[in-house]
Amino acid sequence: MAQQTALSAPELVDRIVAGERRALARAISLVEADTPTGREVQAALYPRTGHAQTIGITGSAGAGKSTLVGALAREERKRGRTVGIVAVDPSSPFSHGAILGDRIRMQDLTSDGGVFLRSMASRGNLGGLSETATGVIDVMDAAGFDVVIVETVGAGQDEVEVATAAGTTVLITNPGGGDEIQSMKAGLMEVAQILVVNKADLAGSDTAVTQLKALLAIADLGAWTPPILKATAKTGEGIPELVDAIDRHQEHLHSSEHAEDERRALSRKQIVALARASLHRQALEVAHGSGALDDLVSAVAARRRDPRSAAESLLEAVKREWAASE
Ligand SMILES: Nc1nc2c(ncn2[C@@H]2O[C@H](COP(=O)(O)OP(=O)(O)OP(=O)(O)O)[C@@H](O)[C@H]2O)c(=O)[nH]1
Ligand SMILES: [Mg+2]
Repeated sequence: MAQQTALSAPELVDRIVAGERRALARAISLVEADTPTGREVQAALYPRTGHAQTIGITGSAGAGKSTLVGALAREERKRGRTVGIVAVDPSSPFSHGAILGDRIRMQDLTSDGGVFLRSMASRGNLGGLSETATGVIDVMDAAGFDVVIVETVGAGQDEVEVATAAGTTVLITNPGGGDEIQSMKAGLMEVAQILVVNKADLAGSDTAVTQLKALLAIADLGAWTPPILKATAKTGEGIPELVDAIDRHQEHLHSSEHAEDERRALSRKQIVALARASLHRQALEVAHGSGALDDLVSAVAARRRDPRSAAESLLEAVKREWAASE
């Protein structure tokens, strides 16, 4: 494609702020590809963020997250709010089908001008997932959506970090997922501000609620106690109550006596997560680019070296790279 129509960062920013969807889509692609223009747009738009309710929806594969996001978006629309959706796909062999399935599930939404849906692959992009997804959420926030929802599978560190970059994180579980709930990392419980047992039309939802309550009782909670809700995303049952709970948590974030602390805690989490993601990516780039990692792997596998000092060597190589690029 010819580049003659490429817009500069300030032009993109103006158009996004004016509500132009094509400019928004373009900017999101640039942020995803982690281009210099993408970074410039992100930085320029950041002061305009903070108006949207940002909501992270996480939970294991097949928990009904996409169905619930669709139901949530419909309820938000009923309440007169515009909605931006970011679906982070785990790039499984089924991912293509999943994205397609999501599109079909959300078809009525994609024809609604008040909804903007974007799917992202969690692997294979140049930037790390946390880096790009957080940027995409911010761009949608600055574009003026009232609500920005991000769906991720709470599988890896990256995915959890993306979900928790949102103001309100909702953790989705299912009845009969007893083993899963039992083995659920306390950490995952503690990052969620709302717990939902979805597929409440199936048997065992009360047991799941009881198990979650028991886990909450031993969790290290702050000023907010996560409500535990039941929902049937497929029919929309329980969704208005979920939106009410999200609103209550957002109110807590913004107007409680803890608002400043909450904002600082969220900002701290985002900065640390982004720095970690960036370091991780750079370390891997240097390791793969120089072949240094293969040498270290051989040494450690043969027990000629210990992994800890090998990791230090890898970091030394990253530092040398930084020094050389200065
Ligand atoms: N019985 C029942 N099934 C549901 C409900 N919500 C979703 N499902 C079904 O659960 C399956 C998975 O739903 P998805 O919405 O794709 O789940 P997901 O968590 O987004 O899945 P991944 O993105 O692949 O991890 C689909 O067959 C849905 O129809 C519900 O409330 N009740
Ligand atoms: Mg999904």
